[in-house]
Amino acid sequence: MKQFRTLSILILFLFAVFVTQVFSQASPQRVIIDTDPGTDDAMAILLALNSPELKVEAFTVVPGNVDARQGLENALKIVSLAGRCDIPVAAGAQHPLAQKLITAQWWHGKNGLANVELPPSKCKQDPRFGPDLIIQLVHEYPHQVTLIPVGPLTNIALAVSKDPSIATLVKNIVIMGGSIAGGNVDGAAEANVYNDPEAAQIVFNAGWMVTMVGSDVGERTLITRKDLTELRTTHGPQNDFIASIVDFYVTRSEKSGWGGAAMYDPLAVAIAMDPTLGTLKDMHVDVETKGEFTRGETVANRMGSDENNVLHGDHYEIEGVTVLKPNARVCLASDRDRFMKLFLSRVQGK
Ligand SMILES: [Ca+2]
Repeated sequence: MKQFRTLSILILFLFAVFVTQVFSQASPQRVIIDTDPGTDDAMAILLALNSPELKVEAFTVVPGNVDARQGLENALKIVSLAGRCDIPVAAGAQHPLAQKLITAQWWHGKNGLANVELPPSKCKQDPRFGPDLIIQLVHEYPHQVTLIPVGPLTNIALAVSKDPSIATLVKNIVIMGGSIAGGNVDGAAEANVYNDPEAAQIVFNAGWMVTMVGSDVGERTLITRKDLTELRTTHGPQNDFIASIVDFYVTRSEKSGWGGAAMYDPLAVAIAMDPTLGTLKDMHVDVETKGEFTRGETVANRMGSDENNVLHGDHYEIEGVTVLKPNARVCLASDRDRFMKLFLSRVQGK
């Protein structure tokens, strides 16, 4: 009997050691990056591919900064540069849901990649349609996949409209898009949401909690000439490519009066990896699709409620408030220095 007890304790002890081991070696987070590359997209992609915390299951391409054909070519070249042809790169939508495409070569260079000519891609396009690939992977790995859309939300809207169940089957969705403090296209709208407001409205109201890393925070997370100098102390194909695009992007931003270039897309990838790099607050966000001056604005309710106005004769009276369910974790601020240290450390010498 005593022997049996000793044996049981030993087995329990070994089991406890095994469980501790399994949980201490946390497996990397599965992510799908939906992208419109794009200079800051290129940085985001290479940050993800050089971060052991992430396992990129697929890249899906959406038109935005450049058209769908150019975006696919750019994505394939960037993934090839990183030597990762094992990861599927799929084309998606060819245009926004309900408006004409607006491209941004003015910010990103004629080819979308700061006019840097990368070597031809060794990777081949995955034949699947991007939104279908997203649906497939989310079902293959239920509650494990984090979506990171860093372009207009067209592909994500198509995926979640076709299969609404993915809203409960993803682990997380972290978008670069929107703003709660003015736009970067005009006074109200951020470019990714402005480029497909109908898609963004679908995505914000699909039933998941969208982590929103907006342009207002990206613009307080600048990569500067000092960071570029640091990046130029090391070399490698990815390192040198990033240095070239940062040079172009910082120069372009300086001409518009900025002290550096906004790290929009890489910050979204970093916050997906480590949410403590951002300050997040739950809010209800809707997308304005009609306003004369505000089409594409992300309208964030910071109070968590709307007033109830009830008609009394010739006027309305406020009769309490309706509490709104949050649908977004809105990023209010970033830890810029810790983020930049992380970004540089991951790509330097690569
Ligand atoms: Ca982008």
